[in-house]
Amino acid sequence: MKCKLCGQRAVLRLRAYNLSLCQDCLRDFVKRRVQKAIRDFRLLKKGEKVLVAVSGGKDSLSLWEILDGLGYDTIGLYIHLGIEGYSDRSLEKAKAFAQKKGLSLLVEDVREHFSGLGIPQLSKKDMRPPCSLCGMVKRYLMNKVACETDRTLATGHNLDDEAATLLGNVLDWKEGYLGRQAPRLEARDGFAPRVKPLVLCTEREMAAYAIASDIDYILEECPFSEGATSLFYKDVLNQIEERSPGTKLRFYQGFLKLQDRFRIEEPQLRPCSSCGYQTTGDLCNFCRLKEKAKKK
Ligand code: Q46
Ligand code: ZN
Repeated sequence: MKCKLCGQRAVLRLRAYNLSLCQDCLRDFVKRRVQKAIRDFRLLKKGEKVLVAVSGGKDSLSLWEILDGLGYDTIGLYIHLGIEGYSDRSLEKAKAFAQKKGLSLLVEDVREHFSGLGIPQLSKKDMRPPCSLCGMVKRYLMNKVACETDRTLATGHNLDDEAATLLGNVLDWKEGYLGRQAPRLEARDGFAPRVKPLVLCTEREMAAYAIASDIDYILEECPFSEGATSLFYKDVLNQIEERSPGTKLRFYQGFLKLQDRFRIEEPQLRPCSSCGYQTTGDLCNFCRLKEKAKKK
């Protein structure tokens, strides 16, 4: 199989685009898809200061490399979740990447905020599934650091992630979530702007990009991801994609065109009485969890 663009040995066939690409052309292809997303969805202005949330995985590290290469002023943020073994190993990948590229990496350790408890212990204490706590804690800390550093937060959500989330939101007709599922969320009081520059790139393209770019990322999945509904939805979408290449992209892009129909009134927010970040009640979920963690 030869690269359709330059004739070298192809490493990846992209049926959705009827294209086979070699390593170099694949890297260019992914970079152009990121630039297209930035342009089409007005994600970032030239030279914008960005905080890239990195997990040590292929998507976030590749995103960081691409944004840095495109000339954005970037720093990375790694959130240590206190998951035995896995968190340390993924932090090492993020650190090694930053060092190799000469980029700065900030590290937030969940245990420092919750009396020494990591996500697994907090989940037991709060009797909630680890992923629902983890999502809330990560969103809070990412936003906090983005506000403190006055940067736009960029996350490595790819097309597969967004299409799976969309499928879940549609199956349950979660109007509020559908209204907010955008590639860019603007800043508002207490919230930093958030962007997802990889929304036009599939998981498979990102894995191939990371390998072609010699990015050493963590292959291991978080132990709590096993059996996640999002993985099931991804699998279903991949089966549809197999029969009808390009469906994932059409599903997501078609949704973005109709998205205005789902805009709903944002809930009334007020500052958390403890940390000052916006919340619906008196105390935000993060501070409430902090109080719980303090109790023996
Ligand atoms: S939510 Fe759940 Fe992930 Fe957090 S606990 Fe692991 S699987 S890392 S994206
Ligand atoms: Zn708070």
